[in-house]
Amino acid sequence: MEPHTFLLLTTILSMALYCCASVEPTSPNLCPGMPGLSGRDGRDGREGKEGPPGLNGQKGDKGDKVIGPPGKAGPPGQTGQKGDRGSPGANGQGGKKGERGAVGYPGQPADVRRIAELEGELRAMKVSLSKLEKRFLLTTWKSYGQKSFATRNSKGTFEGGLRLCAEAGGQIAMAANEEENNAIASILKTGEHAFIGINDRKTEGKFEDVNGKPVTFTKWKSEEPNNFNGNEDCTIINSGGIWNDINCEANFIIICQFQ
Ligand code: FUC
Ligand code: CA
Repeated sequence: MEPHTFLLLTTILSMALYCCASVEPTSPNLCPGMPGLSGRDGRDGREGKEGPPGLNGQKGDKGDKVIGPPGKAGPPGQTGQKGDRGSPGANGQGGKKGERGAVGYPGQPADVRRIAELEGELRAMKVSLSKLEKRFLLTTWKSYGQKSFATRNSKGTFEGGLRLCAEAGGQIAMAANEEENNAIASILKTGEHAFIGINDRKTEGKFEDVNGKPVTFTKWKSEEPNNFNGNEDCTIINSGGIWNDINCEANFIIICQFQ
């Protein structure tokens, strides 16, 4: 460096030092200040991108042998040979037709066919026995001609009566003539009422029995049937044998008939 250049630089430097060391620097823009306090921490950065997939796991142990669910049923087999003739029904008069013989299966030994036949008979016997058991619960009986009327003296709705009588192998009582009407009425104590199977549930004003036959015999009280409140499609009988149409949901004594 030239001696005069060196002199120039030292002069500029000493001027700068002088000016910045003063209490009020003459040229503040040229003078560096004291270092400030550290700034506050910045906000958290955004979540990074999802990393690449990990390495494949190791091969698992061999699974246990498990029996799966049954497959779909196959197509139905061929119709079996005609079964043996059913045994005849009990007793001539009033007896029912004999039951059909069990259906045979070609190629099946006779004892297998016999078991199928006996199973059919057992099923039919269970149905009969259940009806007899229900009939046994009916304690009061009155007969007229071929018809018998019976009750357990309990009340129910009309539908309940239909069910109870059917379960016992009969029908809800229906009077087809004066004598049957008297027989039904004679079961009741004074002031009691029972449903009979006469109703106009299908067509208002057209009374029929539960088998759908229009009634030919009636014993309506005067001014009945009046379909009171527009809601009386069933019929009750009192102990004097007189009828009134009534709401089918009301509860009255249930009397059944057997013939
Ligand atoms: C008469 C009967 C009705 C009902 C009512 C309370 O009107 O016809 O069925 O029993 O009384
Ligand atoms: Ca009425």
